Amino acid sequence: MAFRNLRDFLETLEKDGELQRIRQEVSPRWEISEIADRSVKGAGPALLFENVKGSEFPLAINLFASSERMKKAIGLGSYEEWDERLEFFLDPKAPEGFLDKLKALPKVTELASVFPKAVRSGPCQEVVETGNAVDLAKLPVLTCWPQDAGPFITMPLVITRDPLSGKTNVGMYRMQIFDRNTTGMHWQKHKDGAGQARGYEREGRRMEVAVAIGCDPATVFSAIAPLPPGVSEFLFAGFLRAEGVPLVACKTIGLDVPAEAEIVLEGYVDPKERRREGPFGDHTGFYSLDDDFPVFHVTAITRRESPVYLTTIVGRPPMEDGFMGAAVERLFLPLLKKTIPEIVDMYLPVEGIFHNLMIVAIDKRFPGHARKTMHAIWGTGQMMFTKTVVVVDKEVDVRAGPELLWRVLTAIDPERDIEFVHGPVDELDFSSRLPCYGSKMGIDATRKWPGEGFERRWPDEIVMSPEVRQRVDLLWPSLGIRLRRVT
Ligand SMILES: Cc1cc2nc3c(=O)[nH]c(=O)nc-3n(C[C@H](O)[C@H](O)[C@H](O)COP(=O)(O)O)c2cc1C
Ligand SMILES: [Mn+2]
Repeated sequence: MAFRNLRDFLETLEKDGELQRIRQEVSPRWEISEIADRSVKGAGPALLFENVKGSEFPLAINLFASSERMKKAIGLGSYEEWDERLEFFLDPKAPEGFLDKLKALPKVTELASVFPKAVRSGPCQEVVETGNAVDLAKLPVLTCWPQDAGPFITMPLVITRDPLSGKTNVGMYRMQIFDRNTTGMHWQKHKDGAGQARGYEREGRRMEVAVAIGCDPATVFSAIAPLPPGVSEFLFAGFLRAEGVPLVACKTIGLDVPAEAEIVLEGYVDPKERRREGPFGDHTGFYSLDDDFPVFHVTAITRRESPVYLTTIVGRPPMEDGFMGAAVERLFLPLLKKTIPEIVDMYLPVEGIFHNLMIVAIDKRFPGHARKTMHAIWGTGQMMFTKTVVVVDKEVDVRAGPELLWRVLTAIDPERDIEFVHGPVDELDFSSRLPCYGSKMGIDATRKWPGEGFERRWPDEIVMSPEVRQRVDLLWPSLGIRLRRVT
């Protein structure tokens, strides 16, 4: 069963012993950040701050900050369940007999029910504030780190509509609070929200924007999913939930928002307006420096009677967003395999902050295959940002850490095996020669073939014979050797 809304999820987490209520008064300026940081790094629970200084609303954080909670959030017991569900749609087989047809039926019915559902009213509009009643200072928005330019809304679902196609996009883009009714809008130039904004700029029109804060967890998650432009995040959320997201029309603008949201901001972005945004302690573990970004004018706030403010902090990894990224990586793997079929497995270590390092294992079939894989990755959606792609043979465990390092380093002749390319890089990369433009590196750590000019012999890896291992297994207890580490 899908979670209906944020409070439904909080209730489940509490029942499962995965939520800690904090009753002491703490400040949204740095203090909550420090508590949440220690908690996520110590594999702690989700946190619900009931007494945030200066606000009457409680604040929830770290809800997605463990792989178990993350799976729960998207309604999965295991990722194998997901693979099976996807397989039905990615590789549909015509049902052969009556029984097969009967078995396929629920899946087809389920698919019909995952589209967003228009509803006439929703709890996100229990209270409607417009004009002078709009005051963002009432929300318990965090100032996360010492050099941050101010408070930032960090987990918003930014909802916009493309001026030409009319398609709705949902993206998570942070928003710096400037004053009671304006914020920054940090959609980076490669993101769908920014793409739609360019459409409005060309037409010289105001862009309506709605921001939902605190929705059911699958819908929150869908805002970070790297879907191709034009593919609906709400539909993706519905598919995850196996139940369409109920949407209600905004009160003052022509957009629809999740009816069960805690808080909704309605307003607009003016095509030419820009304002300094940042610095902001970012998920790179460094501050993103100040820069000019669009401005969001909030013309109405609609909310529940007593809303829960959902947020997160980013910073030096591991952080909550790392767990969300890992889920993205795993959910999209079966889809990725359809377009880059040689990929057997892939891993983005959290220290690589998504765009700095991807390790892929491939089923190598022809000379130059590893390089083909790199270019396919650099040519696919947000993976274009991947600064370092390491390609290994399919037998290699991409998550093996030190063992992987050993295998990669023994397998490469650097001058021969490193591919440098130029192209778009992540806007948060502060080391590239230019903002958003720089170089990327692929390391071909597969075993080289004669067809790739490698004529030398490749030695076997050292492995003791099973017979000897068995004999020693029997002998071992009598030897009395005490090991401090079991391997
Ligand atoms: C906590 C968190 C904060 C994020 N903040 C931003 C941001 O400020 N700007 C941005 O462009 N992307 C940000 N992202 C990444 C986008 O949400 C992600 O790239 C998403 O796929 C964008 O949606 P889109 O493809 O519809 O543009 C953030 C992700 C997370 C998990
Ligand atoms: Mn999108």
